[in-house]
Amino acid sequence: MKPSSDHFPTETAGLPTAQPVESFQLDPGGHFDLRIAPVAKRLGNAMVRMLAYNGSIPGPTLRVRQGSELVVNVVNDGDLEGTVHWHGLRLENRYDGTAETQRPMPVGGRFTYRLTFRDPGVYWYHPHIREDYAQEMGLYGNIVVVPSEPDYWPAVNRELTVTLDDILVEDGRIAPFSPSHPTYTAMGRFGNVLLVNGEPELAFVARHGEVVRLYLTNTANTRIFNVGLRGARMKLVGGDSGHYEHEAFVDGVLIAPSERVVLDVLFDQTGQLTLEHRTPNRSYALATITVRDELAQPSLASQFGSLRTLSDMAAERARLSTYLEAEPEKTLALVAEMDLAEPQLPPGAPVVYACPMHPEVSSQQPDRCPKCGMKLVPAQPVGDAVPNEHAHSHSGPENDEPTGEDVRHAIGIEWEDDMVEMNRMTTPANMRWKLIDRGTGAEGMSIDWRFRVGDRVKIRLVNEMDSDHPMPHPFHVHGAGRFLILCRDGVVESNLVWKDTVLVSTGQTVDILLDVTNPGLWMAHCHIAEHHESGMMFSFRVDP
Ligand SMILES: [Cu+2]
Repeated sequence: MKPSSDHFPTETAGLPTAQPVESFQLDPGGHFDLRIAPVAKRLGNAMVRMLAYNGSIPGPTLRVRQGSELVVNVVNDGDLEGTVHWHGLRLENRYDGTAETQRPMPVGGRFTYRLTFRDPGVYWYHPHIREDYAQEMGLYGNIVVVPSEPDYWPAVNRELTVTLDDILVEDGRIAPFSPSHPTYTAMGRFGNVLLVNGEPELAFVARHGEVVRLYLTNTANTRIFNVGLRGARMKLVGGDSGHYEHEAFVDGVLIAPSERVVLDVLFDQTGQLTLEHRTPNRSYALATITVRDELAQPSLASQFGSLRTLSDMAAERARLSTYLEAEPEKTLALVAEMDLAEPQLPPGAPVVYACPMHPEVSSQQPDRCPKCGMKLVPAQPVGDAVPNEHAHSHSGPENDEPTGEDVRHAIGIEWEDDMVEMNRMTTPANMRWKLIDRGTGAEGMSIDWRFRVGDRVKIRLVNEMDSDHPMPHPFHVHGAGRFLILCRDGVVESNLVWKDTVLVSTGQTVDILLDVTNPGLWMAHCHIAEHHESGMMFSFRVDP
């Protein structure tokens, strides 16, 4: 059911207020009820209408045992037809929660999912139809799968799930969405308010010497988080699906949309600390942590100091050499096409080229923007007021085209949307994100890959610079299996972990090894919601 008006509902009167997130310990073979419905939620000074699972944002945290099953009965009382995708779970195809594997639940409809939890770690659930709207509105929640092996993870005093998100609030309202198509298609919708566990400000208390496990999940449409914490020690222990090959002390972790990171934190100093999101230009406070002068029991500080290598992942590394040497079986290009308005110029007039996303960047040559890598387009005749203080000049013909290496160094992550108005105008009609099979030339839904259960497939992901808008893409594969990152730009991955999403940086080539385990029709797509919704996806089949 599509809403008939030109906007989704925003009225908060009469809606229940969003409730605190609850955590549920679920027995094997149990049942759980999940209801999608609107809530009124306070974001700073604003009271806004959002969508929630069981009345809270994030939705309930489900704690289940590895190897167990759970039946989830979902009722959709939201704004549009929907599905629930169980992100990272290797389960039966018909419960994957896409419009390809089930009939979407209409508003007022329901669907029963049977979930299986093969792998320990942290997973999450979210919509798979108009994700750019429904997930942004608050539909996401975590699943923690408790390992069967008692020493799968290091010992901790406590565990916390933390979702990292952002939302765009303008004049006390959530910036409008179009019910008929996604907007902000170029860069994805960045928010201007960060939400940690659904809240603009989060605070928690820890004890001196306490070791706390943080299960971090990036639920943002497009923002990449770089998480750090001064005044405590952080140990990276896990990723998307389970533990790393080598536990490692870290200063910060990068988390792209839909990725998970498992961090153990030792609070070895008392006082007030800030969990931060750090960009090259500024830091954002994610949470305030007060470490009390009260000793944690049992004391795990000395155990925290040791770093383990995990034998199951070391065994995976031992099997990798043939795949590292082999040519990829499949090569997938990540490409953007943009319809760019080119102004009429007087005949013979010299032109200035400017970046459509960063108009302050201009050049006499059709170069690439050093900020985002986009091709500069003819802007206006020289002599008109083109702000050119950032213009880069070129002297010799050897400089006409920047080399891939130059561009790779010049452009990186888009930490912010510094062109909100331009980005807002982009839709699937004027901006097309594509996945192209470089072996056959097939694009998107015409890609016809077929694998068998038991296959190990080397796939090369190429984030092509020769694209109208090169930028990093978090590439996600549904539950056909899980994958290892073999290498990035030819550099062998030094620490293995099972993944379902990998960030492919601008201009980068990433080789992955997909371990195919589950039959069915499975999707793979960019997890920037607006990219996925405007064509950056395809499906592949796995035969039993
Ligand atoms: Cu993308």
